[in-house]
Amino acid sequence: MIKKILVANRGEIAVRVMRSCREMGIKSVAIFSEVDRTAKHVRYADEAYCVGPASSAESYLNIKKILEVAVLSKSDAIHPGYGFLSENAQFAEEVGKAGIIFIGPSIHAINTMGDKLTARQLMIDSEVPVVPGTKENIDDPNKLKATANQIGYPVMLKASAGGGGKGMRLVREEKDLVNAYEMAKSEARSAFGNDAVYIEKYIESPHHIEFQIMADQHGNYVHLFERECSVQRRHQKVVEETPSPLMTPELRQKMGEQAISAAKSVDYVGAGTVEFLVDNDHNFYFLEMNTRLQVEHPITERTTGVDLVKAQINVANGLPLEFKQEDLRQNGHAIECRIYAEDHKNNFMPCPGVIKNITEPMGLGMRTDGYVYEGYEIPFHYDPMISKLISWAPSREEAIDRMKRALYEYKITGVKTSIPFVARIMEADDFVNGDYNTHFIEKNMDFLMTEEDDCTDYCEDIALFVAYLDYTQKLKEAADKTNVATPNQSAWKEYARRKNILRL
Ligand code: MV4
Repeated sequence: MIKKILVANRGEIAVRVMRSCREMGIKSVAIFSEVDRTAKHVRYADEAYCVGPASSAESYLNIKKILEVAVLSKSDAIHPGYGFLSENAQFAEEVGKAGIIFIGPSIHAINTMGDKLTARQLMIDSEVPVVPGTKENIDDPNKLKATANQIGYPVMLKASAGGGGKGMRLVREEKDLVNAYEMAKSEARSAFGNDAVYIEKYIESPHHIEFQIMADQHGNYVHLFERECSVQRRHQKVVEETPSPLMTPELRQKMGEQAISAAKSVDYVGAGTVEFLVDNDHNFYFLEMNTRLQVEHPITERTTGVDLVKAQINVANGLPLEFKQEDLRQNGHAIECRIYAEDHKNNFMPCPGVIKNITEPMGLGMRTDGYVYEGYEIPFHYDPMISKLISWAPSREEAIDRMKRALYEYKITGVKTSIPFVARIMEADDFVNGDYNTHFIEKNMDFLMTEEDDCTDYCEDIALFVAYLDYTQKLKEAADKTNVATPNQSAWKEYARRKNILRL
């Protein structure tokens, strides 16, 4: 049985994984780079080791050094989190060779799903629906036009080694085809060292809906329902929710079955996510499979009651899943907002820096997964995501209200954050109505950029100020022993309202 886990990651996900370790009585080992000595995951872990300089390539991606630490610390297993080495088959292989358990699927599953064309071919053979298009790498430019005509415009060129939006080209007319093909190919060659490109029919205005799956080493497979992830900006998810407003019980049943077929086709073990594009007519198509725990996993945890990290560790220990498909229910509604240290008014520029003050939302139905604290300096070397807020309520409407309340409570000074931007998303009609697809952010950009000044940042300070004035006034009254009418708290609020610094 696993007694000690090295968490090969940083930030909120490293802390998230260690939390489950602590609950399970498993020791956690942190690794850190030279700029992360004071990071939360280092402070939270039972042991911590420096693995190199700030640059990811020399620290969080340094396979040799991480394995040295794993051996030195006598760790039984390594949890890779998301990003970094989480979908690196070579890492999984070397971890195994060192006699350490890799908490994730097999090397075969990582490799197969990591190559989009191989994954697509396997899905076609497994009768999982894929977007209409080619099964083969297009290496003959002469066949290109005929293939595109056969599929019908618009088409999409995709790099097999790509994924997550990298190496894609939309082509609406034949005159742009050859140029786009050459560009996609050369881009893929320089970015991935693999220039295989295939063509798909372009799906207009799709939803991005993914299914969480979980499998053990004994051939048991379940899905833990869907997550709606269409609120994205440049392939970066911003808001996720479950259930999806688009979903029906029939569609959920069909997509869940196909997600499990996809997982079975690679003998998947552990936690994985099958991504689909869904059009407005409820046609759905396999897009890719992520062979890791995902950023947005907490909304699934909140609605199903399953601790996915705990389940991953149990599966790695060889235990059977504690739940069958028929035991799983979606209870209520959960929404996640990702909070980034960035300035959305300056082209979403990352804003690393020192956190001066932070007040995190709390209360009924809220979860905050984060890692920053007052005085902590967010390094510029890594992803600028600082936390995730997860609201839960019995209904979607209440979950939105609760998220708005949490965003009102959330106060961070020292760095600019995306709190006002996501607060605006919660107010956008298309979001409130559940009437949105992958074009939501671009479609609503003007609305999202013009936040209303609702005094969120300073109304508590005004209340404090007013209370203080009231107090000094009382002191003065006592000293004067006079009964002259003096401004009281509500009069000061009235004054502030007239001056337009308080609108409550
Ligand atoms: C598509 C598509 C439309 N048609 N494929 C973007 C991420 C990558 N995994 C695949 N992506 C897309 N593939 C076809 N045939 C539209 C997208 C897409 C998208 C997908 C999911 C979430 C957001 C997106 C934003 C733009 C484009």
